[in-house]
Amino acid sequence: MTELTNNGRDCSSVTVKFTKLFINGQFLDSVSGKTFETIDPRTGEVITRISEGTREDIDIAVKAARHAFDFGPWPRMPPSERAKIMMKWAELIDENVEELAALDTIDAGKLYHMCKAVDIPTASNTLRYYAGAADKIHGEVLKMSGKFHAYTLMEPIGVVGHIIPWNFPTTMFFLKVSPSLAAGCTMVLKPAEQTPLSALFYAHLAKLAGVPDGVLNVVPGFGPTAGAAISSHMDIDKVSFTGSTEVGREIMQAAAKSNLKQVSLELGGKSPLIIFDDADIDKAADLALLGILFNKGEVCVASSRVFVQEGIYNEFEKKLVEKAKAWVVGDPFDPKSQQGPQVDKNQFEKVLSYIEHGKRQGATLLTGGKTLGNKGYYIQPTIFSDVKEDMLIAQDEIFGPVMALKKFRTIEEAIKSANNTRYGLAAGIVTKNIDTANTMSRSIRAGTIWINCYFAFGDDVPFGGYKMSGFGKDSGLDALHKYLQVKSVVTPIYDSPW
Ligand code: TXE
Repeated sequence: MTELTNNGRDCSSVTVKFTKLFINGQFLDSVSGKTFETIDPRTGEVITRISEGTREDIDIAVKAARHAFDFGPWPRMPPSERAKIMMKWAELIDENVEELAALDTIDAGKLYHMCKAVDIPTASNTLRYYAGAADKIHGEVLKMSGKFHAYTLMEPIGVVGHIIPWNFPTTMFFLKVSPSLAAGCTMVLKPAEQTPLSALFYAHLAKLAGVPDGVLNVVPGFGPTAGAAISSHMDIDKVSFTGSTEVGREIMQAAAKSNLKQVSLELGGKSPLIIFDDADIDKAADLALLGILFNKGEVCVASSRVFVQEGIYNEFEKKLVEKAKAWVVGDPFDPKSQQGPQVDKNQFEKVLSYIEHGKRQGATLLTGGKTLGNKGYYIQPTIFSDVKEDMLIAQDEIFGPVMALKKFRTIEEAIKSANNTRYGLAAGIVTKNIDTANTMSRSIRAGTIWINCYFAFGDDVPFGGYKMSGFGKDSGLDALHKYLQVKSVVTPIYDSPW
């Protein structure tokens, strides 16, 4: 059975330097003077207290962002200059990789070695990708009918509100901030209340890199107060959100009721991984396990529903369970750990309650299902078989290390099952047959299809949902266009024969 390792570093080995709101280039106390605790999920203990932004603080931050947009240099400077500053910021991030990785580890329970090798370097590369795009934003010349000359300008949308979650504090920050900066926008970002630490450090590095005051404002706080103040603000032009489907709905409503600001939403998922008879069983079992256990299952694209064709089902199930039992859960600073604690008590209890639902509704618990250790929020890798498609564990986003396994016979059955969800974020297909892969990838209603791989993200590959997983892309040039608007300019040409 998986064991809880516990020989990692102590949380005290990283000192938290930034705990206040970052507004107009300065670290400030909140107007109310209130603070909130941020908790270490390894122990459930308080790491530090953070200034709590509320509506008043969001107002001040929006004023700073509005002033920086209307009068400041950022939207007006040559895009290559914006790019230089973004490149400098990326360099500073790389120089501070260990400290930043440690902050995300103590705040979110993420694996330190993954943060250091993947999350932080990937984020600085995201900045570089969009820095490279900043001076390639252009409109079109149009041959308008009649004696007119027309062209389009691509202009920054204005002041953007970003609301991000806690599962990838660094990745989410840069998926939102990088394209909007390249576009010439100014912004107010609210990190999740569970994970404000790295966002404030990034704000500090942005200032050092030369991002002008007011361009990037970071206001930690809670959803119903600071978050709602962003989505309902009359002077924010666009809100970009990643989080739960329920809150996504509230954000759209608030946007509609206030100034009709543009909205993009990256929401939950219940992504299927479909494994066909011709798959390499060992590799497929590794992929399925990674698909659900990576980042302790706190991943919007986690492959939480695994469908396996009947010819290999029994052998696959056996291998999968063996591998799950050998999976190492433990202190996220320990390089041997493959899985750290769930982010907080709420998520921990939510996951455990779904495990109870699964048992009660008659699914077979193949392995896991219990907590680990006597402190912190650790949960065993958990696999259910005999899962019926109407069970809660097959329909709801659990957001934890819990897999629903199911056998299928035909490709038609696999397509039907894969699409039997209100979500449509991603899907994986494992097969050597190109016709099967093509049929599946065209038949599944999801924003990303991975064939013989999973979690294959790239800065240049658009990422976003179908159905109730939201709309609007993060990543790729599609994300840059989310923060731009098209202006048409028309002028008469009196003497032209054309
Ligand atoms: O999400 P919330 P929670 C899913 C996942 C998880 C569930 C609940 O299933 O178990 O959502 O997580 C801010 N107005 N995802 O409660 O509440 C909040 O402060 C404006 C999937 O943490 O949606 C935080 O910054 N903002 C997901 C952000 O929204 C509000 C990642 C996300 O929190 C708000 C996270 C409001 N009324 C959770 N209420 C993914 N797609 O990756 C909250 N917020």
